[in-house]
Amino acid sequence: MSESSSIPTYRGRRLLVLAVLSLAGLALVARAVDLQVVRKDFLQGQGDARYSRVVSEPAHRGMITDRLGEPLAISTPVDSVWANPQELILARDSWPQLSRVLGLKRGVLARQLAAKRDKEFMYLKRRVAPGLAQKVMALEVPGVALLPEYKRFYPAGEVTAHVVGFTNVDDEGQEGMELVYDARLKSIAGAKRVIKDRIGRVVENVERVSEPQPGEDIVLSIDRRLQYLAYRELKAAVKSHRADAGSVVILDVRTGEVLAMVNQPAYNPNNRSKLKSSHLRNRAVTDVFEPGSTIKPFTVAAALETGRFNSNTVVDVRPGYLKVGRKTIRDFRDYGVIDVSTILQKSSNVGASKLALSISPEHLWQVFASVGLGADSGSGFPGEPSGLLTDFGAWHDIQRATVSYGYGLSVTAMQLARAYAALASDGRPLPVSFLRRSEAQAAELASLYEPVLSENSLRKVRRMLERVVEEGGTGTRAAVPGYRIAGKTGTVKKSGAGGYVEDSYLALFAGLAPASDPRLAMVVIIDEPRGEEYYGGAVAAPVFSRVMAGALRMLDIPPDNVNPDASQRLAFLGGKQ
Ligand code: 59J
Repeated sequence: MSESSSIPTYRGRRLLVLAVLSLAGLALVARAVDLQVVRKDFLQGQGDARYSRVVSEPAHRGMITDRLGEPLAISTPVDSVWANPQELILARDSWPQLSRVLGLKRGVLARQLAAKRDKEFMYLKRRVAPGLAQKVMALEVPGVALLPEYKRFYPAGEVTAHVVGFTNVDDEGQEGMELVYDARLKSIAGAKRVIKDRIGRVVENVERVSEPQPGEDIVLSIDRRLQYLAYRELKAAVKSHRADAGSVVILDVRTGEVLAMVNQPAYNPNNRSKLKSSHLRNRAVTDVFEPGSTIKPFTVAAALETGRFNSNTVVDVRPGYLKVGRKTIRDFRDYGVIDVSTILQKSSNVGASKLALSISPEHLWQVFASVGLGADSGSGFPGEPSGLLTDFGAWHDIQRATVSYGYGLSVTAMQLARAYAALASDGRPLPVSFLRRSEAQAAELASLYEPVLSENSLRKVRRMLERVVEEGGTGTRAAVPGYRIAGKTGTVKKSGAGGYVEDSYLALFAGLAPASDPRLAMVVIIDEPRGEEYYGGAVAAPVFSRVMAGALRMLDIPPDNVNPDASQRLAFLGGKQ
């Protein structure tokens, strides 16, 4: 009984199981229909909302520092706002808000989007302020995202503009050291696989595809303190003399390193929106000029080397002019019968010419060439001209004479500074360097040069150049209290298309300090001073004095003129009145 009655119970159970299974099957079918048919669009959207992508991971460009490690160019991380045009084009409702926040004109945005509608990437705004980046992301506009990048910043601004140069928006060097050492400074972006959400935000890092490689740091020879000082004094002088332009170069005579190089006019590399191309010019390296009287020490050195002249050899420069062929060489006034030392001290064109005419053209040329005149300074700057020193074979008497006092040849400020440095460093013109250089490296370089000038002649020339800065010399205003200065003034008529131009001058001063054992060579050029004063001794020498005084102090170079009655100090006080 119990058995027979149990049969239907089993059947019922079987039915129940069947029913449950069928229901489950039905539910699955329904679910499938729901997912694949009813909610298809929604789900597909969700699937697309998280996607994996390989994105580039920027690395920073190398830093440029001065010789003491002070930053002159650094890359700081910033965000750029970009969009996938294909997505943003569909989110038309968000355009007004987006363009308002980004500060873009609506029409411009629409036009840019239309132009890029086939692309998957476009910048909306590069290198934005952090606040703005957050505001944009808060809008949650589909297809708009941030891209980490780096922005170049120049802490010393216009003070180092011509040395350091700048990069373009793609971080490529355009000018100066940024251009010269671009390959070393350049970084290599890495790549990583990430998961991004619907609006392009990275929600997960998956894997590194390649490592980002930052660029190499570059240490310059520049001393930022000297650079600032030279900049300030040059700018003030160009302004007060209402000059067109100017340059200052300071070299370490032992190593050939450029410790400072400044030009006026300059520009702010951090804001180049109103940049004029004339301000871009690195005049100290790219502009050539006739060096005029600043070349006379090399003429005197050539004369001494013949053994036929000494500092006190007398030369008759009367009556203040000298006829050479059909031309007349003139002095500022008639200096009478003077010695070689006084030729430099008073800057006699006639005296220099007489020395030159009594030595062989080949020898004069050789001495000029041996100190690097008419040759590339080795600065490595793009666009450095080699200057001009024509071959002595083509020199007639008039060329022999005019070359001796600085006309008919042309140099850059950098080349002139290098030639003066050679007057101090055994007559060897080390190629100049904008990179820090050790004394050992410099010594190795020096061994490649055969000095043409003897130490004996060089010492005599330096001693004569001290007299230029002493009472009775043309350069008294270059004096630096506490130090002996060796230097030379120059006032050069500028030449134009039709010959030499009246009332258009370069005021120059080139010199060495401390004269007893020179460490620094410096050249100051003021281009077309328009005030009452225009002589090198009046316009350029005071700049030399102020910059050299500061440089010697900053570099802890001990004074070599401690006697308060020393002639240069008296000259300095006299020159100020
Ligand atoms: C000078 C020249 C031009 C080129 C002359 C400057 C010549 C010359 C043809 C007249 C001003 C001026 C090849 S002068 O530098 O002698 O620095 O303190 O430009 O002589 O022959 O009204 N410098 N300068 N000469 N040309 N050609 C002196 C001198 C120099 C001084 C002053 C006054 C010239 C002492 C220059 C200075 O040493």
